[in-house]
Amino acid sequence: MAQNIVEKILAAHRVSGDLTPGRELAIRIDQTLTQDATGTMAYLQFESMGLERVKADLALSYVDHNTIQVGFENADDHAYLKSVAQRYGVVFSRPGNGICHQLHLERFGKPGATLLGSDSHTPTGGGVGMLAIGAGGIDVAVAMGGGSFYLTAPKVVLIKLSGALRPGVSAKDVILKVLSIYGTTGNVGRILEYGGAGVAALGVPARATITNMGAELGVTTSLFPSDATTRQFLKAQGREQDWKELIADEGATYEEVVEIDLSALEPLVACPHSPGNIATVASLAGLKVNQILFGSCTNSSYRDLVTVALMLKGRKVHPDVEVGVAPGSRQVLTMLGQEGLLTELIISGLRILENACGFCIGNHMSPGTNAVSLRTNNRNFEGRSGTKSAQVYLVSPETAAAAALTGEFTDPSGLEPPVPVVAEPEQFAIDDSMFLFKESAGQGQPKTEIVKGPNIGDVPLGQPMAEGLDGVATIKVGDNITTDHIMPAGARLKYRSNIPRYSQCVFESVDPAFYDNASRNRDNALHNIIVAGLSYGQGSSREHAAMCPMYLGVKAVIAKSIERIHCANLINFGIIPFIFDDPEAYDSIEQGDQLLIDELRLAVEGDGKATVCNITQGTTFIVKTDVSARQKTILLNGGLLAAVSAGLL
Ligand code: MIC
Ligand code: SF4
Repeated sequence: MAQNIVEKILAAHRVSGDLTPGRELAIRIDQTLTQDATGTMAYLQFESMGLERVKADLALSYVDHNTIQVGFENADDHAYLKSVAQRYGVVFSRPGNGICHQLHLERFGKPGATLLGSDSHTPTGGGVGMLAIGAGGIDVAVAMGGGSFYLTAPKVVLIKLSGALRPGVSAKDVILKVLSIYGTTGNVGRILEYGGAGVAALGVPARATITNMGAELGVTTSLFPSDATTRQFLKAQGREQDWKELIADEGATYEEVVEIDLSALEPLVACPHSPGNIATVASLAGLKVNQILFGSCTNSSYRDLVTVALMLKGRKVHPDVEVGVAPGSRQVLTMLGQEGLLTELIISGLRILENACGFCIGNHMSPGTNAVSLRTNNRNFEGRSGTKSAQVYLVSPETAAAAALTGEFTDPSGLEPPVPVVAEPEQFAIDDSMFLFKESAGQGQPKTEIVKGPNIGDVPLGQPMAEGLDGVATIKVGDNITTDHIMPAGARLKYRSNIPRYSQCVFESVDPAFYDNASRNRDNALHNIIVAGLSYGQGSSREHAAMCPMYLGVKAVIAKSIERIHCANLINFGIIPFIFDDPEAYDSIEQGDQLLIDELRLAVEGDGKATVCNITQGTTFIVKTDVSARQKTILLNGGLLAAVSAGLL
């Protein structure tokens, strides 16, 4: 039977289950990826599973998020990650090497392989035709140990591209167009496969920009075919041997086909405060800008930054804007330097930032009060930049460069001379010396001492599920609550390895009393319950958004809908993801209401349906949790780690 690309990769990696959309499917993972902000917990969990060494073909540990190093915490995390990598046979990417997704695409991505990463933008690897999925740290730890990854068999959508982009219009505009069609909610369980004659006109970094920001749609992943362009990219990276052709069979079928004519696209922008809030750049022309930042795993490739450098060459940035650039990797930075373009950027007036996540995660260059910030990254959730009142707009490098020159929103497709078209290089500057390979580090050296600084604590272990739920709606939130709302990053990132300390930050920007209220309830043996609207847990894969609430005694989330990675994380930490049977029941609950489910365990063991009594309001309503037999075991035993430790999985 004719297969699409997703079906081909899933079939080749299937361990159990079937490919019928909606069913649970277990697949084999070839490669894993962690970054430091999620990595410490992933490796602590790997250690507590008692596994002797990594079994995945390739496991990478990148350090890119917490490189700001104010205080000892970040450096201690790096030392722990390095030692644990040596101990278990993981390749370690040293701080300063670059952003995990850009580096992985450059040096390790492989058409047809599976990659599981503890970061939601892992689908960047789809740019070379790999099935790359973001997940919580514990799921990645299991995959590192050779365990399967469980996912819902996807519905595959074909995004059929035709034509070619006009100068000044680029890959970011393509994914912003897709976001304008699908939005950021309601896409759980889908995979986007790109195809059509227009694919040939897009280089690999452009494809990776598009698959990277598929994360903002909430899809499981996105991917491109592997073709002659992919081969040329891998050849230029000295890895032609990793190439294989991967295209959909003639007659392959899809859940849905969406056609996009690249020639008809115009520059787009995601307006505050959602990547799904799309407008044309032309509609905002003339709006004054205060800050412009180039970089992040979405738009920091050689092609992107050379385009920017050529647009700015010989000119100065507008005196009213502050402009910064964070290249994606040491390779990109080296090549900009070798070609004299770094000098051009400096002469133009750019601040040169470290080749790391930095500003993208609010770890650097927070804008001023009410400032308008134009960025080439992928998320503009309120407050993520570090400044709650800032207005962050997401744009292409071309749009950002045009604004850097004029100080205001400017459509780059109308510029004279036109924006230059930058070809992919024949040969990238290859230097892997900032990777500590397992050969050099010693594959699974049991004697390697694991270094743990004082900020690195234990992984909390959940308790088996109680017979009944007897608790309080400790917080009631609206639609589109992101994991940045639940567990802030930025200046708080340094507490990622210290759960008691980080737990004090849960929901701090939404309800500063949450920590005190939840702790008091927990200490009085009352269960904490989170009540939420649509698309709860959008955004990051950080399992801390489940682990810290678990630590505070949260036992259930009752929402109108929950996003994929966060839902899996809740289950992994023994928090029941309940969905309202009738979404209108949401309106009948007030924060602080006492909620009761008598036979909770029985409900979870059975069909997942339960009646909630709202004692305070004197009402009842139905909730349901749609979980597999494996997930039931996890929930009933207080989480994945507890279930694994008890020998149940
Ligand atoms: C993000 O972009 O939000 C992050 C920071 O990379 C997260 C991971 C994390 O919170 O550590 C992600 O995308 O998963
Ligand atoms: Fe880093 Fe930003 Fe990419 Fe997350 S989205 S991995 S913070 S660059």
